[in-house]
Amino acid sequence: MSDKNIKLETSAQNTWCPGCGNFAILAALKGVVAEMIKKGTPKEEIVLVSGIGCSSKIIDYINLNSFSSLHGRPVISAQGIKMANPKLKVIVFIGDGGCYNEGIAHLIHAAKRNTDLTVLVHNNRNFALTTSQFTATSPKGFKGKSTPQGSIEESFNPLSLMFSLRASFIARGYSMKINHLQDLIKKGAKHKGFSFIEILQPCITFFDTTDFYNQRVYEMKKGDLKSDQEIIKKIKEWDYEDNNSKIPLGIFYQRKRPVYEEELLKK
Ligand SMILES: Cc1ncc(C[n+]2csc(CCOP(=O)(O)OP(=O)(O)O)c2C)c(N)n1
Ligand code: SF4
Repeated sequence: MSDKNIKLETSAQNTWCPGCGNFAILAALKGVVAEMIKKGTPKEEIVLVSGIGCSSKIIDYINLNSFSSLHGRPVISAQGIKMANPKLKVIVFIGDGGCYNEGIAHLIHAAKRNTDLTVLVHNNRNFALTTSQFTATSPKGFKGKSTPQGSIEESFNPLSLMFSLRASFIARGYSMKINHLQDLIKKGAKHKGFSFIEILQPCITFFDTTDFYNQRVYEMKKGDLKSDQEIIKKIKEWDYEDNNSKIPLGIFYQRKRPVYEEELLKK
């Protein structure tokens, strides 16, 4: 099948702000999906799951089977879908608020279980759809609607959390590096087991981090990280409150582990 025959557009009106990082994530996703379909994955076996948020609108803009869950609940909803029909390729889209605030318990357990999901976190470091409140990854001092004088909480490093749970694929991309991001999504979707891809996604309207990231991000060399110590050091190179360090992008960790649904079916 040629790319021309793969119709992924929908008629939904796009309501993202012009310049939003979500456009690049959508473009990267379309590239990955078109290639998957071209290489033989039946279109109807790809399922997208989202929640509520600017990020979650992505499922309206791509013509695939999808499920829209409650805010913070896409990871657990996706697990249910995957357990009911393990042959489906299930991809989750979630904002940092939904993922690291409301839904963090689901993220932890899905990573620990190694459910075969690909989770894309659109991390714009604020609750954007509700016009900007601080989230668990907003920097300390973040001024939003709920913290007009600046947030007093420090943010945390989600990749450290994922590594402590031995999430079987851990990566970080950046929406302004679209080819690199597309490659990460492709590899994450191919990975059998839980793949976690954090995407640095500037929110042009409420928290424009574009210059901040442009000055700091760099792509890691492939296969650079061997030992746990090297991986931890690289994950902690940028610890979210640190404005002085560089920000590595790429795959930090990948390994094979028994997949939850398969183990369950053996019982
Ligand atoms: C349990 C629950 N809490 C709060 C809300 C209100 N709410 C809807 S969207 C949203 C913000 C979404 O932020 P995020 O998940 O970071 O995604 P973004 O819009 O930034 O992509 C909030 C707080 C809700 N719908 N449900
Ligand atoms: S509010 Fe921010 S995240 Fe939402 S569409 Fe606008 S720029 Fe994008």
